[in-house]
Amino acid sequence: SAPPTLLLTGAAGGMGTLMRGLLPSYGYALRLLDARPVEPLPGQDGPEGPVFTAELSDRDALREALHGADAVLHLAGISQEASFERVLTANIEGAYHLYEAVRAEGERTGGPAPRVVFASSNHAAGFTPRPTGPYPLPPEALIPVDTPHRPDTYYGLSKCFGEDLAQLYADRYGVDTVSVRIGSCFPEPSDVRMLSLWLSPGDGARLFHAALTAGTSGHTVVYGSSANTRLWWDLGPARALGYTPQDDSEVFAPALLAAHGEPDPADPAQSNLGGRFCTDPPMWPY
Ligand code: 15L
Repeated sequence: SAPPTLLLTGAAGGMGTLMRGLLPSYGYALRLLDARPVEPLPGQDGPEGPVFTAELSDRDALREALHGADAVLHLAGISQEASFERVLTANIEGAYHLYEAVRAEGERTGGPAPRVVFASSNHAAGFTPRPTGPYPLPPEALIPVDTPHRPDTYYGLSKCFGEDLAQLYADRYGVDTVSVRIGSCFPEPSDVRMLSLWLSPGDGARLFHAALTAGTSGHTVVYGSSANTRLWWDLGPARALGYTPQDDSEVFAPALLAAHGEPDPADPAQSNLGGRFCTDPPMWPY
């Protein structure tokens, strides 16, 4: 049978670029959407599939990109704190346009709407106090997936909105969707906090593939990280989707701890899940 068609939004961004390199080996036929040009990956002559250069507010382009698609990995949006207006357009309105187009595609086919995996973030709950070691923490000390939303920025607030939007479209229109609260997805962790939150790119692809293919219905929220020794949160819901992480940031711990020292629990930039997002980005006063 034909490979499942997966629309990747934000294909030119950091996560999109990593996933373009990794997801084709899972058998997906990718379609790439971004407002910016999608450049070929190093060593490649061209993109991994058809490219749609469009804003999410371009309804015709989004409809075309979703035509016949089986699933969407929604990575598009601003990936850090910005002015409320920018977050509103790119993340809040952008997610609305995406889910509306997904609903409409389901209506067009008369079958199930494409499944949506939404790239949420730890910053949806960034003001949650982080548990302290020794590591590994016992299961009861881990932050559960049903912890209340505690956004640390307008950016984090947009991820709370995206999760609620996913819930609305699941309840109201039967869109099957998974929100992955991603930790820190980079080739390597670069500070001590990331030792707890690191999602290796390989595990990121494993987790997205599990979320895209799990037999779940409705809206499911999971945390997204590797099987780090210093985990702060519960990976159980992600594992229940069929995700088996392969990586652990602990190999990077000696060098990072030698360079940066142990975190100071009295410093609000270090004592919460969201780290510096809780203190550093300006709140862009009205
Ligand atoms: C995020 O949500 C950001 O998109 C990413 O750039 C990192 O800052 C990450 O969180 C993090 O918390 O490390």
